Amino acid sequence: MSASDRPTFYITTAIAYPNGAPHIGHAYEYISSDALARFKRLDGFDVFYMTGTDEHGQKVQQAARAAGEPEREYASRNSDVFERMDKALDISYDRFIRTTDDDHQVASVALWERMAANDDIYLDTYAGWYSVRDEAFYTEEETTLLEDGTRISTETKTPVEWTEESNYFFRLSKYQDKLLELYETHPEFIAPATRRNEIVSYVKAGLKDLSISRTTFDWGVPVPGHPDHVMYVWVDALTNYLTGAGFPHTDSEAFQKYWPANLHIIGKDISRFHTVYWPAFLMSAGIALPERVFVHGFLFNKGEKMSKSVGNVVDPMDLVETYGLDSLRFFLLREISYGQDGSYSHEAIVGRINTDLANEYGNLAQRCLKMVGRDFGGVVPTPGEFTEDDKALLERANGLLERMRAEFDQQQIHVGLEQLWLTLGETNRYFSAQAPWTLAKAGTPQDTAREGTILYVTMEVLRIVSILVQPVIPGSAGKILDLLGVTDRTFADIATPLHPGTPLPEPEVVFPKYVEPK
Ligand code: ME8
Repeated sequence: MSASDRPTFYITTAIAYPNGAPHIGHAYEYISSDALARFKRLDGFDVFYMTGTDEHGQKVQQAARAAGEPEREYASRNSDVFERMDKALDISYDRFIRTTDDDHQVASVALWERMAANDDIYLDTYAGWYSVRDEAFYTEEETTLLEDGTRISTETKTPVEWTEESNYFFRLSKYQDKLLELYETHPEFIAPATRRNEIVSYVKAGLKDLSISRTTFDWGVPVPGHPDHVMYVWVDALTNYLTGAGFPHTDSEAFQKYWPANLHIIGKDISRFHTVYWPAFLMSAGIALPERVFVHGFLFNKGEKMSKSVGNVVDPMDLVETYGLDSLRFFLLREISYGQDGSYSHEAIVGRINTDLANEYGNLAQRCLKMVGRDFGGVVPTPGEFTEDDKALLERANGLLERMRAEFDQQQIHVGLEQLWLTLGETNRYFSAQAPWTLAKAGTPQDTAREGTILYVTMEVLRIVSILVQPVIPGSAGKILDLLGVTDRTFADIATPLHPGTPLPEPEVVFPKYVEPK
């Protein structure tokens, strides 16, 4: 298939505020979306996967001031840290966007102008509560006055301040019915379903028009024709998804190919922005809506919320250093049900490394390949006739692609991985029951032939599982495929079995057990 015939898939992450270093919650979002992007690429899609940073707004401005640096330099320096972390985490992004990029200014202005042309923007006075930490407006009812006199957002517990200024407003209220119709006719637009239900109730309760410009600070995209206003940071931030697809050049190849986006991956604190404001902006501007917003949960350290004051904020790079990149990637995607909150702890990570990776996967490969080296001269053995047990196992392995596809299309990454490990479990039981080492000892030609068949079947399962697990642990799955002599590694290649006689490298341990340092 030539590149132009391939189906396209445009997937994005949220763009992080570079007001500090990335934390494990950010790493989780990138690793999970990376697995989804890699899966689609291996499955033959022309994927465009974008991540980046959200450099404007009061939150970043305040952080820059506190650091005594100009906003642009401060944001850029911290964005570099995010980009470096992405590289270290093997995040296969096609673009790392920064909202200070030139093409993004152009796209933001164009979106604004389209909404204005549709008569959805007007000037009025805003008086209400604003949380800089959330970069969000709250009504009085959404806030709580604490005993010490500070007022906070009831939901997010962040401090709010009274804001009164002349702002441009977006006619969000006009879109209430259209949004409800969207959720009704496209139930897949918001996932998981619990998130969808929350949003439906929120919109049903009534939408107020949204303030979309600020005059009291200037770190943002200037409003076209009114440079005394900068756009509300969320207007410019959400537009990044369009910028990535080449907007406002709607005739461009990129836009034609990749818009509308197939999947926005975001965390649960920003679902309202993505499933209420964002589709309303796009409806107003006459632009097609993204297909789906998948909301992942929050990550907690041993069940506790990470916070600088509690002192339990973990640098993702420290976890990579301690456990290894693929162990961390595997742990996060296998242990946590994608879409729900999850917790991590040293014990849980070590459990996954030693049981799932070292025992069930690595050790099986190691035992099997050692016997191939010793008894078959280090080449893929020629299988004899398959028994019922062999056939059942091979059939199961050959059915995995379809299962995985179904799960990954619903972003059920953990369920897909569970399927692979159930098959590995079955293969370990098969290997023990067939006991090829006893045949090696007996050593008659029939015994050796049967031993070769068992090893071949085991290698076939390892080949298929390793091809399918590449999106999650690309480096180590690649090493196992090297050891199996497999060079064709796309999902389409699953249908082509191992070729007997293929020479194999010397086996080596790919997943060592985690040993506590003395
Ligand atoms: O919200 N666990 O940026 P951000 C899991 N700039 N995910 C978490 C998390 C945690 N503990 N904490 C945060 C913003 N996240 C905006 C986005 S998009 C147009 C603009 C997730 O740096 C969070 O839910 O605060 C979001 O998806 C992402 O990290 C960036 O958060």
